[in-house]
Amino acid sequence: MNRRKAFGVIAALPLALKSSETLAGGMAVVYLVGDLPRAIAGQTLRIRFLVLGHDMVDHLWNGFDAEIHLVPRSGGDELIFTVPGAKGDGMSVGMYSTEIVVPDAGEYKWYIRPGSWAPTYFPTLVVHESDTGASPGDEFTLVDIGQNGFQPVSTTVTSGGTVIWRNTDAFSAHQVTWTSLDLNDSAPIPSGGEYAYTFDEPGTYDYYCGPHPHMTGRINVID
Ligand SMILES: [Cu+2]
Repeated sequence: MNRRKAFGVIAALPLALKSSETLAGGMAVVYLVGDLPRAIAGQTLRIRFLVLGHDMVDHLWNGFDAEIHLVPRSGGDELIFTVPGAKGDGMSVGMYSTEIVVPDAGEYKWYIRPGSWAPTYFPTLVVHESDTGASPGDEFTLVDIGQNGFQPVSTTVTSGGTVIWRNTDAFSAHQVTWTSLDLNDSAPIPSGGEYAYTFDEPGTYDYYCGPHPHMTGRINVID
């Protein structure tokens, strides 16, 4: 009994040290800004995130380096990317933007650690082998989002087909917002990001960009 107790104390010691270290500075929570783009092995993945202290935007939190950690679920080495902080730039309150390249496809448990504060974890990052992220044989149609709007403006797919919107506009996020109440709107799609939607019901679906409503498009779904 005594021996067991002593062992428990020793085992708990490293954990106790670690938690006091990570909790030392108070609390910061990291939020992703926009949908995470489709991640493709060997290609640039843009990640934007907002660090809030006690759920408030506070410029005093500027200037800390953040770290993105990717832990392969299949084992193997953890990937760590350092994101330089804003270094006192008052215009970029708590906002970080970075581009990383993940060399290998797979599933990653991942988190962002803001400075020396404890990390915020995110849902599994799936890194795809190919451009489309689709399995071989899957049908998909690409719509480009650029400075000239959605191209092509009108797209036809067969039911069950998937449309992928890719934002190639380096200057702005865009959005796929449906005129119909039945479809799920995208979150803002950051530069370099993608958004996919699979259409099961034949029909005509009109959409526009929320922040830039002059940008419009249509998806025709046929049997
Ligand atoms: Cu737009």
